Amino acid sequence: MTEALGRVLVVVPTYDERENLPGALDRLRTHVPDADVLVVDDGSPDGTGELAEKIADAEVAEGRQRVHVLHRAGKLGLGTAYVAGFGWALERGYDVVVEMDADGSHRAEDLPRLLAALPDADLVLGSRWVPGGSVLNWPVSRHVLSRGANTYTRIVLGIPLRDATGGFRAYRAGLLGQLGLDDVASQGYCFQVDMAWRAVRTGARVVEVPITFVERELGQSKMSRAIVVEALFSVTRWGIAERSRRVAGAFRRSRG
Ligand SMILES: Nc1nc2c(ncn2[C@@H]2O[C@H](COP(=O)(O)OP(=O)(O)OP(=O)(O)O)[C@@H](O)[C@H]2O)c(=O)[nH]1
Ligand SMILES: [Mg+2]
Repeated sequence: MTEALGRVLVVVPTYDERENLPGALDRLRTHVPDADVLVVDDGSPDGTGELAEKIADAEVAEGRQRVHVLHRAGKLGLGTAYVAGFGWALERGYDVVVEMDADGSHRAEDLPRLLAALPDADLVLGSRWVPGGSVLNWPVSRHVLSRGANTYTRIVLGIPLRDATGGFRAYRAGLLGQLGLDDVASQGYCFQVDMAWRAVRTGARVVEVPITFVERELGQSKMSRAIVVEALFSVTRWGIAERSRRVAGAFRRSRG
């Protein structure tokens, strides 16, 4: 199936995911054997970057390197890790670029369904909040936060997406090239909303496919209050800017 889509690169950002990365890469190899993987590691103190390098070297020795590693000097944030990964993919002519966490939350077995939706879309969002989607092992507080953030985003930005904050998605490379990646400053959830919002504004076809999201079992979450606050402020700012644009447009039309 990935043959028809062209070359697929799965970008996996990592920070201290030593316990999770080998399993995530194994599952990708099983469920999407044709896809390449780029691990973007921010100098993880636990040695995740070196471990990824070892896995890549073993593949080179076997004669088929699927896993590649991009090392960055320190913890520079999820958003810039993805932007660096997207640039790497576009420079090398990949046709499809996937975002996926290393912590086991995004199941490789769901990825073929995301890719299967791409022939009729430019961006496919793995969605927890469409019928058929679900989350395993979250406390009520996380459900409330995610549902609340998505409802707020939908209303303030006026976009029909149920899960704009999720980070398991597949982009056509052609779309990524149109999103103006050079000025993306958002991190965390805000980065995901930013990219979805940019895609909608370029007129891209964005579709949601249900996924089962599994809360991490190993390692530490990098979610923080600062990430939530950044998303809240940015979405509010974008919403106000969009409303002002629409009002100004309506005013111009009424005078013209
Ligand atoms: N390269 C890089 N990766 C990061 C950074 N922050 C988080 N990550 C990775 O991004 C993915 C998502 O991070 P998580 O800590 O799981 O954050 P989350 O999924 O939003 O939050 P949880 O639901 O609590 O797990 C994981 O693979 C992390 O290792 C960063 O600054 N740099
Ligand atoms: Mg996570």
